[in-house]
Amino acid sequence: MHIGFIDSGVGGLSVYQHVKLRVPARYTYLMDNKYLPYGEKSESFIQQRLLQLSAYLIEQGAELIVIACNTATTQAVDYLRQHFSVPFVGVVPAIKPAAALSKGMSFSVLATPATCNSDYLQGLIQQFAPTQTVIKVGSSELVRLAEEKVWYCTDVRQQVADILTVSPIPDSAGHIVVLGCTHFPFLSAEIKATLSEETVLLDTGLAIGNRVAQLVADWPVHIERGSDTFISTRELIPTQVERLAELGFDQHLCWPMP
Ligand code: DGN
Repeated sequence: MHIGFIDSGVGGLSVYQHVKLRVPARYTYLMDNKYLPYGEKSESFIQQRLLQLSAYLIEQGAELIVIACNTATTQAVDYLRQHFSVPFVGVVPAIKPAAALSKGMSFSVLATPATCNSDYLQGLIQQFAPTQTVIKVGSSELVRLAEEKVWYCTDVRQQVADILTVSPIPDSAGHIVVLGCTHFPFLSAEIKATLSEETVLLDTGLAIGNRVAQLVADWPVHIERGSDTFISTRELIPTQVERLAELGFDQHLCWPMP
């Protein structure tokens, strides 16, 4: 079995790690770093780009694709499902569990500006938390800091604190913060250090791992573990290539798309 992942950066690795623990398969992670960050692109751009990336992964043999990016999922997953027959698993902010856990109180969503402004997110809030106050905080800068931390192990505590100190996220004990961007689980410790220690951070990695495992459980195919490939759409620098082995990849290719 061959499972493809797409994100504009390293954020999707927070989901890949969960899926890989649950499902033995061959993985290809396609990182569209040429267009990082997606959080500031238009819906039509993201749809066309994801169409191109998905077609490429399918050509490479991917039988299931995880859109490991909330921004791309909220803008393009329905569109992709209309164009291809392979199953797509999208990642969207955990509004339903947040609504249930917060028991009618307010909660926050930390995501990219595009996800915060999307109709998709608004629809989820209307469906699952229609009477609750939902505080939306959009930040592309946090995406950049997560990239810094994952690639270069940079200490980003101070920068994360500077961003969140001016945000409207309440720092009351037990407040729920939905991590609505796959980059942000990599900043969990820094985010927690800035807000109250009792803040509850909710991300979707575990749920996506379970979802993929459930989907493939019924597949009448022999499941075999294979080597994992990391493809970038722009050249990586040598330090990044070295880091790939630690992140779980056996090989790296650069696929310079237009
Ligand atoms: N990781 C992406 C997400 O979950 O929205 C954001 C990446 C980006 O390009 N902004």
